[in-house]
Amino acid sequence: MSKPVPLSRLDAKEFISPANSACQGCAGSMVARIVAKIIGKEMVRQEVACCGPAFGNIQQPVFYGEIFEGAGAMMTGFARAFKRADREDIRVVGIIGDGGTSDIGFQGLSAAAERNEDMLWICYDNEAYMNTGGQRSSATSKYASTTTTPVGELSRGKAEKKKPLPLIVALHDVPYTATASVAFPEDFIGKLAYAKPIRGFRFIQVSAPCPTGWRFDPRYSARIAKDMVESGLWPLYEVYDGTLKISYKPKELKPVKDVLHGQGRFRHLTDDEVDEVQGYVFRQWERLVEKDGAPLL
Ligand SMILES: Cc1ncc(C[n+]2csc(CCOP(=O)(O)OP(=O)(O)O)c2C)c(N)n1
Ligand code: SF4
Repeated sequence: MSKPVPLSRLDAKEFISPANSACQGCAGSMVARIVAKIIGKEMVRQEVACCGPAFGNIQQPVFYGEIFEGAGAMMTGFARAFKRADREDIRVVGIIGDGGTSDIGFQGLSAAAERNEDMLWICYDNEAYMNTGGQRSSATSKYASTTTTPVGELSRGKAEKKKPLPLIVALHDVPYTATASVAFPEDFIGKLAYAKPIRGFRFIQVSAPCPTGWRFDPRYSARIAKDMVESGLWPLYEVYDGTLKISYKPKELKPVKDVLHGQGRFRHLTDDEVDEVQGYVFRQWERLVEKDGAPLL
């Protein structure tokens, strides 16, 4: 089980320079910075076509996969090649959007997980295909207005619920799966530090609000990420040795209404729709609490 790491314990070394070409307030770029810092010098980073390549000038080897669906296969190749070259000190790490993870890259992810390949797959989850203009993905939450689920006479936004990807990955019986948030860096860093030495397939899905696609003022990225955790919209948990453990239990779940209405993509929601989301969040949270400390299967 991971333990939060106090920020005061970190040194000043960074592997991504502060200037980058991501939008202001991009939480995805915070994810890349934290991952690079914690995994450190012996990290080889895999990217695919997504906002990731905009996340900074990197001082670690980076491979930009031309094939969007190919991250799982490419990382498999790298991990096996490093093993054969006796360089198992190198960590193969993917920093990949939710489209490249949950949809287009899913087959390769599932196959690599099933084979328990030696890689750390970080999904920064901005809940849409942001690099190409904000189309819905299977990670987009219900009712979100996106460019392919616009709100209008015939649509209330995305009609389907968010795919529960971390649980799906955990059910592959891999050594480690977790959720994290940029608003809880100590927890996120603790999970990275725990996952780093493990051999085999590790997966962390990080909530990464996107001011551009979610339509909010960039200064509120961390606040929105925090409120998503506090409301139960983004629960923090991990699955290790087949056991599920909630990482943070808010004393009381914050109502989802304010969290949703703080984002342009949900501003159209009626009271009934907010109530529906609230009910769903409560039910999901209760299920998670029931499973807390117990085997997933
Ligand atoms: C097979 C394939 N389909 C579609 C594209 C076009 N494409 C490039 S980037 C992108 C969006 C990526 O979305 P995501 O993985 O969620 O990352 P984000 O852009 O949000 O960072 C898409 C659809 C592509 N390059 N390859
Ligand atoms: S579109 Fe969103 S995810 Fe992409 S760089 Fe801008 S803020 Fe970050």
